[in-house]
Amino acid sequence: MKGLSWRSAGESHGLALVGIVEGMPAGLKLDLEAVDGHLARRQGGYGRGGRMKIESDHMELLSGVKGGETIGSPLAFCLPNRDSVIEQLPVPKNPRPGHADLAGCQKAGHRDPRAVLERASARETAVRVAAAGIARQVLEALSIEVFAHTLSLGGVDADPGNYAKLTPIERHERRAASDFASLDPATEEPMRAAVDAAKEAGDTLGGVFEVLAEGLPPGLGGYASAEERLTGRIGGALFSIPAIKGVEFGLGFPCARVRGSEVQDAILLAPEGASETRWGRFSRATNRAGGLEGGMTNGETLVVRAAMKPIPTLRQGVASVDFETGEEVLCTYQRSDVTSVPAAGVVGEAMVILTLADAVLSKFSSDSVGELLESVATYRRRMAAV
Ligand code: EPS
Repeated sequence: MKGLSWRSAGESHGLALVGIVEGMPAGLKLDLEAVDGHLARRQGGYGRGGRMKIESDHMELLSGVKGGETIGSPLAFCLPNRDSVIEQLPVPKNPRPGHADLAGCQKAGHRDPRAVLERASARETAVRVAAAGIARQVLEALSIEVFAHTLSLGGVDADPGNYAKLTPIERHERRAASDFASLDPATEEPMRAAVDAAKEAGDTLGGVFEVLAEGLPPGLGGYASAEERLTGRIGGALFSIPAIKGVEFGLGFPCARVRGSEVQDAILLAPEGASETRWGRFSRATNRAGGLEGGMTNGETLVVRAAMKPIPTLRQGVASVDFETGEEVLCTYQRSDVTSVPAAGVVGEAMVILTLADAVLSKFSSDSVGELLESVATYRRRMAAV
């Protein structure tokens, strides 16, 4: 089977979260510490709730590796839950609006929202980050870098003027130094104040993150059939993250308000360059399309943003109805995050990685890493003649 696929299982307070990644080429030396590093990023960010103080997510790899290298078979792993108290937790009597609780109970015919919320919980996204921590290493072998950062949180916006000129290394340092995964240091205190004020009020905050992917060859994805279109696949992947309510590429929604002449990216002949590092003879004057045209990568940086709604669990209470008595009540509150936008950026990065790795491994021969590198090098050489 070509391409890369992944699966997850597990409940938020069950024994463990479990993942399987299929399609990784053989012969890739895996850096497992790096995977745990991304899991730690997902747990971080100012405004996270009590659960993240209990957990310290660590991937236990169960299969697919020998001598530290992938062997071409499925990689299975688990992330044990420290807070594995599913059998001791109380059954909430009412469904929480904004979550899967009500429709999930109606769909399956039960009156125990825990039967739904345990799986619908955003805790499942830890598996995606672990799976992407593995898949990312294939992209890195091809010098493709995927990087997410927070653009906006609780109405506080980062100013691109404050980070547009950063080098890739500076960008990593800035993000790591921020409690919000923001590249603009000027947002740090206003974002903190916004989170503190929301916490005080028993309320929550949403925001927007951006994912960039650099070094992509042109022609990933396809235009010939609906399901090949990478725009839809990346959009769908981001919309599969709980609480994501909007996705935009490049110029995004504002492109609907301007003329066609303002959304194109003129094709230019690139200055003569080393054909080992360039993809083809062309370059673009701008990148308003965000790196995708006709459902395919066009060789420019992929730029995609996702809007996250504020987490719907509110300490101040939200109106619901008791399943047994039919009384109008306030939802049972246990604990939750004030915001998890910085964590959602890590998950968004993971979903883009999983989708791009699938596109790369679908396009190129990839039984082994060596075969993949050769196949990509041939593609690069051929492209120089187009
Ligand atoms: C999460 C774990 C959960 C929540 C959060 C994300 O832990 P608990 O339910 O034990 O407090 O902190 O879940 C949600 C936002 C949600 O909608 O369920 C995690 O690991 O990210």
